[in-house]
Amino acid sequence: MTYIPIPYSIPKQDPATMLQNTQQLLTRMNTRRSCREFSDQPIAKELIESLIAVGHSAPSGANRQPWHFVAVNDPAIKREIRLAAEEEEKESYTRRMPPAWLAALEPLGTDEHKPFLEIAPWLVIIFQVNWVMLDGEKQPNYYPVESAGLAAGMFLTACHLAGLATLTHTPSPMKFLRDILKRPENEKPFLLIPVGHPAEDCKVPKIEKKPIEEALQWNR
Ligand code: IYR
Repeated sequence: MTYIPIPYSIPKQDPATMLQNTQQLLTRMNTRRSCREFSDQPIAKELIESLIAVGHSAPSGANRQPWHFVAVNDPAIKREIRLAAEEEEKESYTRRMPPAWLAALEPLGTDEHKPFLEIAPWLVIIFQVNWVMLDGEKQPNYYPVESAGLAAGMFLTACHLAGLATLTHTPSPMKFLRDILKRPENEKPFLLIPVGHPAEDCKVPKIEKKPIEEALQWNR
């Protein structure tokens, strides 16, 4: 494919507006939390499609868009996913995770029980697409992990700004998702994201972000 340049610009804002907008966004984003207790209140399919379209707007290696979203609201499929996830998670919590990992998770209060996988109205599963058939040939995608991560981050942000709670859940190993959702072998499950309103009595762990100074270096 040839390079076809087209004009690009973004509406300019004055510096004070840029800072104000960013600070307002920061205030909103700082209220985002990983949610493990959902309400079963339905969410319109149209909204989920729009939120996923925000994720799909992410940049990607060579513009291959190496992600595939699967949105599940069918109770029977949600149940299958919950049972399979809990089976893997039980193995992880009781055998696979070393003591240091279990200790790191302690402040989060997580365990192998995942009722939210049935209660949340939607499960959005992001697959990373590792290769594609192009002109009859198997071709690798580029930076599929980074690309899927970007799409996931943008999707999570869109959900939060729409007033919806999410969880970045990684029941490990996640191969069962490919089997249950009948995805092809070039796709690897990347993230399982329940989406919905928080339960009325929802609680989250009291944890905090490090001060930005600990996560940011200026120059050398
Ligand atoms: N996947 C497990 C364990 C877990 C791992 C990490 I890293 C977390 O930040 C939270 C949980 C689970 O979902 O319970």
